[in-house]
Parts: sequence; C-alpha cells; structure tokens
Amino acid sequence: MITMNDARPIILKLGGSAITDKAVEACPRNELINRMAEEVKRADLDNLIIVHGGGSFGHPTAAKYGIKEGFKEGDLMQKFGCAETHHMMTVLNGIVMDAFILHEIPAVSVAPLNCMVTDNGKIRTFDESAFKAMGKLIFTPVMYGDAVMDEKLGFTILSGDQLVTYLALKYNAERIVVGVDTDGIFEEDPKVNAEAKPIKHLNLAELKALQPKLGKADGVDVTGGMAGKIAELIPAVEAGIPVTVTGATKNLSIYRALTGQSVLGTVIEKT
Ligand code: IP8
Repeated sequence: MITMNDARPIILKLGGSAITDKAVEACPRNELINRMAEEVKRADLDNLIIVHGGGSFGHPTAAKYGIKEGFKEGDLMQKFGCAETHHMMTVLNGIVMDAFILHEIPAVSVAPLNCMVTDNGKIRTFDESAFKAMGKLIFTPVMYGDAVMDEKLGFTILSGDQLVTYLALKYNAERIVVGVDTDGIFEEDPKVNAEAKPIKHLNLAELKALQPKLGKADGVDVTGGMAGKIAELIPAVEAGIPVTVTGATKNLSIYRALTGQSVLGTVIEKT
C-alpha cells in the first residue's frame, strides 16, 4: 500500500471545541485557528493529514434535524437539514482553510460526503484516488466530521474522530495528535471539577477503564463528547499507534506535539 509520500503519516485532529466557541452557534475562534495554522507551518511536516471537528457549526444543525439517527421517511425538512449540516461544515472548513492558505501551507480540503459512504455509521467505502495523489505530491489534505450518505440509514454523521482512526489504520500512521480545549485527559471532567487531576500517560487497559467516565461535551454534540471521541480512538491505540491529546488552545502545544516534543497533555500508548 502506497501511503502519503511513502512516509507514515502523522494525523492531527483539531477538535471542534478548540476551533469554535461551542456556547455560541456558528462561532469560530479565529485567533486560535490562526495560531494553530502558524504552529502547523512551523512544524513543517510533509506527511501530515489534518482532520477537524464540527463544534458549534456542525453539531447544532445535526441535532436540530436528527441527522445522526438517519433519514426518517416523511420528514420533509430532514433532507434539507442534512444538506445544511454539510454546508455548515464547509463554512467552518473554509475558515480553517483560509488560515492554512494564509500561512502558505499547501492544504487542500477533502469533503468526506463526496468520497466516503458509511454503513450504519461506520465507514464502508472510501474513494481514495485523489487523496492518495495529493499525499504523493505532499499536499496536506484536510478532512472534517461531516454529514455523509449511509447504506442503511440513508445519511448520518461521521465524526472527525472516526475519520482519524480510519485514516490512521489505513495508512499506518506514525502517530496521532488530538488538539482539544483542555490540557489533555483528566481523571474527571476539568470543566465540572476544577481540581480534577490531569493524566500524563495511559496504556490501553487504563484508557478502556477510564473511557466511559470521560465527560460529555460543552454545548450541543451529537458524537458523544470526550467519551465518544476517545472510544473512536481505541482501535488505533490497539494497533499500536500512539495518541497525544493536548491543549490546542495553549501556545505551541500543537507544534511541540507534531514535532515529537513533550507537551502538557496525555500520551496514550498500547502498553
Ligand atoms: O466534531 C462531527 O464531527 P466531530 C461533525 O469530530 C458534524 O464529532 C457535522 C456534527
């Protein structure tokens, strides 16, 4: 299998909570998005795949029309809601892409709706020809959680985290960096308990034990908050791909994690 530029890719997830204000509908955090782009530029990687979440762009519309649950016959507005959810994601993606292009990163947007189909919520097909060609020429593909067509459900929501794990397994990623709005994973939800202890390292067994106790997201989130997101990452950890969860909103954490330096956050490894 030819992977990106024949090198094992590094996959960066920019969480919706980091790039948008989840308390306000369709509110980008422009300054932070720009800083993240600056850090990606500074890391200067030629094997990077970026995936971003939906935050207050994708989730409120998806929740309003019940898009994750699939097409309900007779619900005339739902098809529009699916189209609107995808559109909201292209708007957020455009803002993220603006920042990458401004920083002269050869980033190209790849919409999951147009190249992936799920089966009961899980990715079933991926037309990867354009994606692979981009990788060979050292573009930086940027995907995002999206409304997608689904073989059983008609349509559904594909989370950025499922995408991250899928791409990591398919292209045998070197590692995954997840940028969130907290400094990694905590023993309890740090937004509920300010005294919650940060966790520096987790092995697979510890991760599995902790996963159900992880917090829900702030604001509307149809893909299950931190607990749902970490559950999606478990297969990648099982395959031996290390995951660093770090605060994308803190200066240089993304740069440091991308370049393999220690960061404030949680490193998850199989053993
Ligand atoms: O924020 C979901 O992606 P996530 C995207 O990575 C939509 O869970 C459209 C809600």
